[in-house]
Amino acid sequence: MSTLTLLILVLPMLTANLSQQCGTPVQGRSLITSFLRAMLRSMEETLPEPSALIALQLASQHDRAREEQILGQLKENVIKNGTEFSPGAAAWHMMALLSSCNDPLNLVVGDQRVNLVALLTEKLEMDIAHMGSGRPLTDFHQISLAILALCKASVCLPCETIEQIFSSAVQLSIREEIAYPVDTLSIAALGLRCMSFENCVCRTSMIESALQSVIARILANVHCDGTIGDLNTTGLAVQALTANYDLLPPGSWDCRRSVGNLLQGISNGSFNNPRAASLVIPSLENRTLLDIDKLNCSRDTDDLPLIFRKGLTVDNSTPPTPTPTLPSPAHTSHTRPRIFPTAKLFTNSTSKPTTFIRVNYTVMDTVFNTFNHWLLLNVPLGSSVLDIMEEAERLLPTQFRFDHIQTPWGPLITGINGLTSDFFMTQWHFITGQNDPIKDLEEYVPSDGDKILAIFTYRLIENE
Ligand code: B12
Repeated sequence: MSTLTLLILVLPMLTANLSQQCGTPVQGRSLITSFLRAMLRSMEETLPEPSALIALQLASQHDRAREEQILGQLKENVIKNGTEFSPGAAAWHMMALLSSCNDPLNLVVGDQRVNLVALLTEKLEMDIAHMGSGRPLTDFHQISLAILALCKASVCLPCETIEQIFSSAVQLSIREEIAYPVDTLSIAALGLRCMSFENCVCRTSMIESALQSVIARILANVHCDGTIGDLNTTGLAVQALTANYDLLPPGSWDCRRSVGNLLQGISNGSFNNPRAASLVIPSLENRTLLDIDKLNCSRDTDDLPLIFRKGLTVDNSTPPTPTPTLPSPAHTSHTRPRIFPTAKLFTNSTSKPTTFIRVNYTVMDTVFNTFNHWLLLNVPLGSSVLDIMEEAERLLPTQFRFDHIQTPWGPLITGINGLTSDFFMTQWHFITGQNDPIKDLEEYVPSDGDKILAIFTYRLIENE
């Protein structure tokens, strides 16, 4: 073969590869190093997140001792609580094991043994069996996570089952006029990619068109600044689009712009919990969840350890966020691991007098129409929605008492005024007076005269 022919054949392959090279530019490396360290530190006192271990394994720098420790904690959790896991939680744990070069078929801790593949398959089967009623038992986010995890363990579900799942998802979205959120589409795109081009070979026309349609929906959410959906959904979406790069219409997406946006988000102190961070890190490392079974763990270099001095953990690098640490009221019952210190604007007693603002807090039931209560509250400037809810509960517990469960994203409100959501058909949904969804009850800080509404509604998938 002549050199020219060789070049003609090889050049498109080289440029195709180059165009897929995204990840973080060299100048951004120190930011990621600090971010990885901050994430490790934030997990010191809580049960670690499986997705966080995956992110650490996919990263190019490692603290092998900590990763090993986290793996041990996750394995124990599977042994103790695995049967109670949701399909999504079982899937994240399975992917964490795969990313750590462990076999999910045979998870052993001491004299106890679990087959996580069998456990997840059983949970997924229950979910699928329920689809006959029009809806799965959980939701398409969790089902997509389960498909991806099983596929990465090379457990290939029958192609007809995958077709059935995606046609049910389409029918549900048409029937209930819902649009799936970008996070769910991204996991679906990774799952379908794996099922058709990676560990399994379901390349039927229906599965190919399902993948194309999921990609088109993600692309429809790309904004000019590179955000895909919103900042919280961009990390996963970058993974989904990078993994399917060959299927994107030319020029339809600028990966570098999206990655730049994620780096900016880190500098601004976004992605403030290990789960949020873990969805972003692989994109910055030019990796995706599809790489979890391609790692060679024993070859990882130990180049990320936190530095220990006299029992204290200190970081030898500049923290990635300029956020100042100000005194904050402790939410002892609602705290979650945080990567960055939270900036709260509360003034303490020795400084200036506290400025108060007036906020209207409304709770209403739009499902059974049983109540619509509101309260005007004077709260210190800088109070979060959660602070306001606590104050309302203190003043008028008969109407504003609320319950929550702790989740990787923080406290999820399960009930207000005795009305509990089942999470599948109904939910407590939070919006501002301008009808904007509130993304984070601990972070969102209303201004004077603002209105906060907690609405009991049928589940709004597009607002998740
Ligand atoms: C499904 C889903 C929901 C479902 C959860 C119920 C269920 N049965 O699964 C419902 C519809 C109830 C829901 C509600 C809300 N959600 Co939602 N949800 C998701 C989604 C798409 C998948 C979660 C999941 O199943 N993960 C897999 C399982 C295995 O992991 P998990 O950690 O066990 O999942 C639990 C938590 O994610 C938790 N959860 C879900 N949403 C939220 C939101 C908040 C603020 C908290 C603390 C917890 C939480 O519920 C899950 C099941 O227990 C995620 C996207 C993502 N990337 O995770 C968004 C996501 C977590 N939700 C989000 C938001 C904003 C909300 C709402 C605040 C919207 C609103 N304005 O009202 C409300 C919560 C209000 C409240 N009651 O406190 C944001 C959180 C952003 C942040 N805080 O930084 C996310 C990341 C979407 C996004 N990209 O913006 N959600």
